Amino acid sequence: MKNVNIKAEPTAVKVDLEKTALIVIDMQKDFLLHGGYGESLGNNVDNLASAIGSTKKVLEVARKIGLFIIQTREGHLPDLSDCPSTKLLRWPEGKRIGDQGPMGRILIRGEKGHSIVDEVAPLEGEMVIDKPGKNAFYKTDLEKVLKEKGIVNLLVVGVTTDVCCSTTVSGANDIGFNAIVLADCMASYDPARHRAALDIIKAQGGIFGWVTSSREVLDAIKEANFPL
Ligand code: TIU
Repeated sequence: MKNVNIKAEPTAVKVDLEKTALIVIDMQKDFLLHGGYGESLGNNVDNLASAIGSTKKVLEVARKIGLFIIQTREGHLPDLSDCPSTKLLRWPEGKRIGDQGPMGRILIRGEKGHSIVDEVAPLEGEMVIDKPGKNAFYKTDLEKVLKEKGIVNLLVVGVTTDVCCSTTVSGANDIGFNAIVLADCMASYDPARHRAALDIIKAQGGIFGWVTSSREVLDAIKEANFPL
């Protein structure tokens, strides 16, 4: 047992770090950098930049204390056989998933844009789960992997707050995981949607989970005297 007590909203939350994973959602070039999928949808990617440094800090501590770490990547097979029409047809040709962009074909597995930004790139041996949907549990082994490891708590970081993070948090809650979101390690293309998505997660007594910050998580780890 490695219990820590994290200050959060709507309440503080006690977690056993041995039953906790850090899940890093879709910190991919296609979302964070110019010329990728996020920008092709008409978004300002600069609004995501703040999440990179905070996530890097948390990732480094998680590695030091041996927390189970999983990164996810949203993306599709080159023939788009795993991409439903709902993810394609609402956007103009030339700016769709699978179209050519400056970082390769947009949101296609194996292309440069699909990879994770250098600052938080997974180390050799760290788990990366490729997902065709927004919710990281949809058509992936994520639930199985976490349950086999005895994980019950998820520290959730990544992008974007209102799309892949919030759908993954609500998916996690439905299948029995406590989702604890680190607000400053997340971002949305629109700061108002970032705040709204966080409000929804913690509303009604924590209907989907908890909202905290990297500072609160790192302080809780320090207070529990983990050698950092
Ligand atoms: N559009 C948007 O905000 N996000 C996505 O399409 N995917 C993720 O959030 N990863």
